[in-house]
Amino acid sequence: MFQLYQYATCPYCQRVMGTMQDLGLVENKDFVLVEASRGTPGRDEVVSLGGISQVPFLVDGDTKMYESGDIVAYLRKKYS
Ligand SMILES: N[C@@H](CCC(=O)N[C@@H](CS)C(=O)NCC(=O)O)C(=O)O
Repeated sequence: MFQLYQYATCPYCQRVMGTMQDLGLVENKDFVLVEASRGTPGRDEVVSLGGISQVPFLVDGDTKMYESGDIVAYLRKKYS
C-alpha cells in the first residue's frame, strides 16, 4: 500500500488521482490519501520525508517521489 500526499484542488494531484482511478486502484486497499495542503500535519510529513514542500508526493515503501509525471509513470509501470 502506498501513500499519496495531496490536496483536492491541486491540479497535479488530480492528474495522479485520475491515473489511480484509471488503473482501478482502491483507497485503503492499494493506497492511502494523506491531506497535505499548506499548514497541515501532512505537509509537515512531506517536508520531513522528502525535503521539499510540494505535492503530489508519493511514498511506497522506500520509494519517495515528487513530480506528477514521474508518479504517473511509476504507477502505470507498477500496476498496468
Ligand atoms: N512539477 C510539479 C508541480 C507540483 C506543484 O506545483 N504542486 C503545487 C500544488 S498544485 C505545490 O505543491 N506548490 C507548493 C505549495 O503548495 O506549497 C508536478 O508536476 O508535480
